[in-house]
Amino acid sequence: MFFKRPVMLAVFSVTLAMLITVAPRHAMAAGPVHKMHTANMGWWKKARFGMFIHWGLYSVPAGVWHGKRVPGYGEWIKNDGHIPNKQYNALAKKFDPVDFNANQWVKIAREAGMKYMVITSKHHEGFCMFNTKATNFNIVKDTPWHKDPLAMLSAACREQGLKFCTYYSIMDWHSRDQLPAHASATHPTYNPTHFAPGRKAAYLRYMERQIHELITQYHTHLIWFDGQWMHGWNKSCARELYRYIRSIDPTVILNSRIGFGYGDYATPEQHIPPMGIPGPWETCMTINTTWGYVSWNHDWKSSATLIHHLIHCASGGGNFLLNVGPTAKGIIPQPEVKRLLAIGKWLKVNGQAIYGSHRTPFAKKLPFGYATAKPGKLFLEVTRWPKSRTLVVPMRNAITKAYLLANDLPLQTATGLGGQLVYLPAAAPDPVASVIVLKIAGPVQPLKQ
Ligand code: FHN
Repeated sequence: MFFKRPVMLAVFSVTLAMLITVAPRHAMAAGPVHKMHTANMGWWKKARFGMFIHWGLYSVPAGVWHGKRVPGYGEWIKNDGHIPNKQYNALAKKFDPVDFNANQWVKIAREAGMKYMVITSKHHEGFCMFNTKATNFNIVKDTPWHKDPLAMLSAACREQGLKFCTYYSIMDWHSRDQLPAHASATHPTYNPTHFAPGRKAAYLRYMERQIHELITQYHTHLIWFDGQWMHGWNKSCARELYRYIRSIDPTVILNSRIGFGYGDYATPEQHIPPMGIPGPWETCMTINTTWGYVSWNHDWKSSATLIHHLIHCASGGGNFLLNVGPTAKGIIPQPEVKRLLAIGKWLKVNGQAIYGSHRTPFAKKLPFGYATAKPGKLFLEVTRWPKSRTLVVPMRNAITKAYLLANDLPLQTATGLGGQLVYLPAAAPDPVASVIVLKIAGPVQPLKQ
């Protein structure tokens, strides 16, 4: 199956172990197979919030080719703008990110309250953002800058306490081992590629060399695969790659897009499953409507929307991987920084309700917002402060203590018809989302909603 425009569907199998996600123009992203699970998921499950970074040659044209806007995702410009290899490769000579500052990027992520960072080591374009020995088509050898941003980010993450992780595209529009969907000297279409005759094994070796580098030299804690919808990527490729990675480091976390049921967690894209999904999962999302930088895309989501998305993910037991698309000079655009800092400000007050929390115990969405849980505590993230100044919490448990997380203000409670009642002050401490903490004995016993 092959989609022209971004579409997302989630389908559950009978066993609930398999999540199938249909993402932009590719076949499927299969869910995790837990029996093969050896990854160190502890930190990841607690983290809840990470930074996705799409940075590559595509940040040079920034959505414009020969003076015309190319609609769609910035990182797809080679395919969507039908740019021949030679012209695209020449972008490397113009890629000079003199303003890049690894410590600054990590500081922004840290101040946003993010606990990990996933950066494109190689997107579909095939350009490598690290000092790989497997190809010269990389940022150190092929640009006037000659520096290794992944090495600097890995070190900065270690220093500032974030987990450094890398994205890796299986589909490669530059590799000679893969052929474009429609070859043309002047108007090629790359997606989806297929293996050049007899070149599958060579490409697998190429990937293994690079992944070995990412694990042993860059200490990636997680590999975020993508592009597995290229023709010819099959179960035996996925199994071979999976086993190879586990043989080097069994603790590295892998997303499900290695394909065919391998991997540790599911990856809904640009949407949040309303009540979460079984097993570990992470929604990735753009702040505007492109992953890679596009100079003319100003379709920004508000800080309030992004905070609600983060809470929504946590309430469904999932992580939120929020994307930034830095410029070719190495700057994270100001509108993105502004929104990230607003989320960080909210998390400083309310982080207790998000980090290390568990999914909502309730089967349906609550009318006033969301819920997350920890042993002995239920957190209510109120996004719609009720005019009645009363929350009805559909559970049997008696509340031993209730208070506002922002200011410790104690709240009165009572047992009512639909469950436990919590009486609120007239004004919400935070118009975006205010957290109420309920202390309870034992696990939540939900009532029928
Ligand atoms: O095609 C890519 C896209 O450019 C971007 O990298 C996203 C991020 O999840 N993944 C792919 C589409 O599923």
